[in-house]
Amino acid sequence: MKNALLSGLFDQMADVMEILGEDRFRINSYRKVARVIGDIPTDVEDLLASGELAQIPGVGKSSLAKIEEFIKTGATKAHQELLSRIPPELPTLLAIPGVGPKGVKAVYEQLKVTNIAELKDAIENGSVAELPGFGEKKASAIARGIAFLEQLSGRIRLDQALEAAETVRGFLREVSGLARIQTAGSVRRRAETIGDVDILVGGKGGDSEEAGGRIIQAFTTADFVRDVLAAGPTKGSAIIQTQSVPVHVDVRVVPERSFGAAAQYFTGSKDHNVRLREIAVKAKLKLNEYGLFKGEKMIAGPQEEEIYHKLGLDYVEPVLREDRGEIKAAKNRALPDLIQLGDVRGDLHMHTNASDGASDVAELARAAKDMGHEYICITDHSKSSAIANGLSAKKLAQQIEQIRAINEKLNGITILAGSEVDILANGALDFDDELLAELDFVIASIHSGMGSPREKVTTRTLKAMDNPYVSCIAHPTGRLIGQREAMDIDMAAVIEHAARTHTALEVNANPWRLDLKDVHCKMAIEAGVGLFIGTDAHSPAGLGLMGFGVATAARGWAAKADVLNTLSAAKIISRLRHKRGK
Ligand code: DGT
Ligand code: CA
Ligand code: CA
Ligand code: ZN
Repeated sequence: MKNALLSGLFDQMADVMEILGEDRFRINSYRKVARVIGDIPTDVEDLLASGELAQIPGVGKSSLAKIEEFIKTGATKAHQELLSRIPPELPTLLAIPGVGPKGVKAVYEQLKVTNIAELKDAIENGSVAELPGFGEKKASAIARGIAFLEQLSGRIRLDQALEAAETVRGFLREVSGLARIQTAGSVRRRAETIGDVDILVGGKGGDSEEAGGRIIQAFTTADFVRDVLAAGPTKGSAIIQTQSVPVHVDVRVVPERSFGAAAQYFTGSKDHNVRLREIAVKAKLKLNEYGLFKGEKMIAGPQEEEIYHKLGLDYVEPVLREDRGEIKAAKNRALPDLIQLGDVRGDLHMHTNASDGASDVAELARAAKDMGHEYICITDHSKSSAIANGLSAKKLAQQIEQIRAINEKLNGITILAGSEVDILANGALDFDDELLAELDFVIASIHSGMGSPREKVTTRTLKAMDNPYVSCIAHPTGRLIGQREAMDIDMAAVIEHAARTHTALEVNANPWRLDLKDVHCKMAIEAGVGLFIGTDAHSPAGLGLMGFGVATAARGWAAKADVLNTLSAAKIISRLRHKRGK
């Protein structure tokens, strides 16, 4: 479907024309076409073929010709002609928070700035501040916008976004006095990285423009706000400061009667929404952020569930809204009964101060018990993980004894003995089988040579799974979000071999990792591979990360039965015995 491409094309033409100072009327008409096409659920190519595109309000003759040209040739002369009239990197300036086409026009015309590097220079030598309508304040806001852009390369981790969302939600709860505050967008879907945080506010007494303006005003002037990007009667955008990074947050005040429709619309994903709108159109209904309409009559709006139900669908949980088959499943009453945090009965991946953790066995056990866990497994690193202060065979043997003793003494939680054993370069394990046989649960993982070729890292992992004592492969790709690429590992082969050898795969809950990631969880489940969700905690606080792993597994369509640490400790042990051939 070329809709998104075409929408972007018209938007860019409008941007360039605005930078060049062309006719306002034509600019607006291009913007309108971009919006209309971006919102059509049906393939533009089909609409063009059937002649329906010409009927759509806002798409005039000349736009129609450009669309046709683009579909036929993959390019549009008018667009290329416009681009040829400006320096090639100039449009990248539009990505800076707070810089629009007018700003670009000013720095380009008056300062001959053509890219971000030159803009930085112009800010430093003071010439941006001297531009009419700019000033020191605006110049330094742009500098911070550039720093922000560079630092984040656009996206942040889910934990960072959730921290920002919590700050803003708490604030809005206080100042708005309104009942409904809903995080939307990719944060609500629990995506692994987040572009910006979207929050909706609404409820009784919040529908007037006055109330909206007051709430947005309060938000954009709050202590935690670093920069205001926009502030209107119903929407505010700001960069807020969290402990680790600046975060872009959009707040929208939405009408009470439309709250459910707005939650649906702004939760996205865009692709999911396009599919949903397709269904509405087929049923001769209209769906937008204000409600679901039959002619003029609103048939759903206040409650999100109603939107799905009135479209003949089961309610789709936000974590599934990625256009990965969820709409079809919702129609067929075949959505999975997703795993929830409360289903998890224990945590089988954590480190003590015997390797690189911060607490001892008893401290972790007590914290886990307070969280409601029935069991934990201690899995310190093995001897080859020198940087992680891995345990020698002798130390591990001692730790096993120590764990058995503490387990005897402590009531209300079972402590299992385990290890996170390195998979060596040749695929062998860092401890011999005799020692591994003493453990209840063995995690194997790669911590070195992650840049090796695909064949090598894949074979290493497959070979580790052949060991009867290896219960689970931890963080199978080794990625660290925003910091280290995933290994080039053949995940289909890993999953197939895991199924064959009855080896489980870990969903590492640490928000830096989320490894397996959602789509790999789905592949593993479809292949019948069991999943363990482990926090990889290095302190009692780390045990609290379980929810990130649960959300990731749920994004991979995991039901309770797909996740092994929803079972009792006894059931898990008896399953592991099966692989050990006992
Ligand atoms: P992000 O911020 O990049 O992590 O991802 P989202 O999904 O939060 O995207 P965002 O913040 O641009 O927009 C929030 C939601 O609003 C998005 O998931 C779906 C909806 N939305 C935004 N723009 C459009 C649009 O042009 N058409 C449709 N159908 N939905 C849109
Ligand atoms: Ca967003
Ligand atoms: Ca947004
Ligand atoms: Zn670990």
